Amino acid sequence: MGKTVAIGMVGCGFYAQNHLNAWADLRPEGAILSAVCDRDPAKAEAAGKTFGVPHFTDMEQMLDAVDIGLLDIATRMDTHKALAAIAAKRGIAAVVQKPFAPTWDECVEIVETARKHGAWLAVHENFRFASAMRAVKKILDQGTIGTPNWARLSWRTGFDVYRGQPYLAEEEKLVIQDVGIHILDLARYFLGEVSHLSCETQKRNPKIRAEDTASILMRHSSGAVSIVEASYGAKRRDDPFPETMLEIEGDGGSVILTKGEKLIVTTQGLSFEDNVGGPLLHWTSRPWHVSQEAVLHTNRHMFERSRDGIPADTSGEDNLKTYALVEAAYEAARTHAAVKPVQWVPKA
Ligand code: NAD
Ligand code: 89V
Repeated sequence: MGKTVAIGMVGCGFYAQNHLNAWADLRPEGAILSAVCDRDPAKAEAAGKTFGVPHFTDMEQMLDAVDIGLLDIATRMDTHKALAAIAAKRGIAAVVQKPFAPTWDECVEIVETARKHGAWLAVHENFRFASAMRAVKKILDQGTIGTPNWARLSWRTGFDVYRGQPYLAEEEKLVIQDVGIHILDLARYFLGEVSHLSCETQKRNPKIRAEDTASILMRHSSGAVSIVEASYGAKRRDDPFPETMLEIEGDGGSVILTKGEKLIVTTQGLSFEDNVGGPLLHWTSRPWHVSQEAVLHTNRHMFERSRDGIPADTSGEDNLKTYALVEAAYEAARTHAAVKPVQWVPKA
């Protein structure tokens, strides 16, 4: 085993169970889960006992007691700025779950605090790390379909997301900030940066507070056009939750991803297909397995990049570009006009 990194987990709630299981699987590679923290004593104790590590209810006490090399912050967004600042001031590498923060300004403040202290910072944006998305990216990078110039990325479900994440029903901003953020990141990942976008939102479920459906049209700097759709209100048979359906066309062919992570590639008049999803793991289960296996790949990326002092693909600075699309989409939906995403300029 090469250089090891002691992992500290903050937030032991619903989704953090996937982080914890993934860290346990990465132990042979050198990522050593060493302590857990949750302000809820029962959750902290349960995680500590399950994974055999010390548990805390206060992150600073954990950091005082255990020499942590990478802090994995899987709390909700309202706590991200404060927790990331504590890590930065201690020079501890940190990865923060999405959404980065509730507002653009807070996201920028998190990034600038980490830069000020020379601390490694990333966002756990895992959709692009899912096996199927890595397969699509490989096809594009190999030039199989030529230059991508049009895409439709669609995440539509009627799955009861509120059962595991009841807070979603009360959010002031929902589908773009919670899942559109993932799909917008995929659009950047596949087609590059965005010059402007337009967006229309809908609130189709009377029982929730915010928008549950968004339709976004984007022009990328490359000239490509993409359509990004997200809905928690899609009542259909064969619900693909939590998969992203996509169609990407280029001047030499196309890549289509359908339910069950089935890839259909057409190139130079020939077509082939394959199943590109990851395997079920001992701790994953359908339908969340698509998201869960992405956590394993994301955690491995964060462990390796922080260990080697290399920025993550989804560094804090990179994720600002995705978050800027979230903000632009909400402004476009409010004004019913095209919006150019804001750009962060590092302070001198
Ligand atoms: P949750 O409320 O179930 O868990 C959050 C936990 O953090 C709670 O147990 C809470 O007690 C704890 N906590 C809050 N403040 C704390 C603090 N200061 N110190 C220690 N612990 C603290 O929320 P969740 O559904 O697990 O979501 C957590 C984050 O994960 C959210 O940002 C959500 O958007 C994100 N998420 C990401 C994915 C994905 O990566 N695909 C999927 C689902 C949720
Ligand atoms: O993946 C996520 O961020 C979850 C979702 C319900 C979209 O799967 O919130």
